[in-house]
Amino acid sequence: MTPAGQRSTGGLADLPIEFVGSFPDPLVRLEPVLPEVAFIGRSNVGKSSLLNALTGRKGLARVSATPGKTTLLNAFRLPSFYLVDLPGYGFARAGKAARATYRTLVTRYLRERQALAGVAWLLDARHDPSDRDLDMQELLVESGRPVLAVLTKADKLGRSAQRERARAIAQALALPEDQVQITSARSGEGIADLSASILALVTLGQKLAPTER
Ligand SMILES: Nc1nc2c(ncn2[C@@H]2O[C@H](COP(=O)(O)OP(=O)(O)O)[C@@H](O)[C@H]2O)c(=O)[nH]1
Ligand SMILES: [Mg+2]
Repeated sequence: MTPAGQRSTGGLADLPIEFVGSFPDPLVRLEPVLPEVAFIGRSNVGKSSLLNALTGRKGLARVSATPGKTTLLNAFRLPSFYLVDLPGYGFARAGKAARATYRTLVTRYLRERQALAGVAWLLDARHDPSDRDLDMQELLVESGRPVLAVLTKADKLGRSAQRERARAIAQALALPEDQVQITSARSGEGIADLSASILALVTLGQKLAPTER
């Protein structure tokens, strides 16, 4: 099997993509205005690796670069939407002030961002949601946005353990099981399905708010 980052998924990997920029302002105006799908998760959950696997670009998002130290959102343009990489949370050494800044950034983005079509929320398939994950759940629920829970690093689990973990995490987060997707950036498992789900979110975003643009 070729590495996940080089394989065509028949989805996002076949589309052109370009880095738009890094922004401290959650309400930064992106031109043109297009639906956005945001990626969020605890630092080290595998977000950069997953973005690289999804887009088939190995160096798109840097893997393990200065984890948790940035409070910038990174935007990537695809033809009909943006992928927005939100900074990771739960970085162990982040102080109280940094956590407050982070919370403000994410809260404003989730609440106020008109073009936001949905959020891919990454959780490690092996673990129960942490207190920080549950804080994020609160923000996500309050935002009322469509959420896909994406379980990462599934290659570390066998088949039946994967299903068991997906059920347990869905239950812990009170999410229907079809909103929980099992993925591995390493093996490529679940990447094509996730790609399809993201494109579906974008289509939904276009239908729901055509006049806002
Ligand atoms: N086994 C395995 N390890 C992964 C996977 N995705 C990421 N990792 C590892 O997890 C660590 C954090 O990954 P990274 O993508 O930088 O996470 P981020 O901080 O959320 O952006 C790195 O050591 C990766 O190699 C995966 O699908 N399987
Ligand atoms: Mg990262």
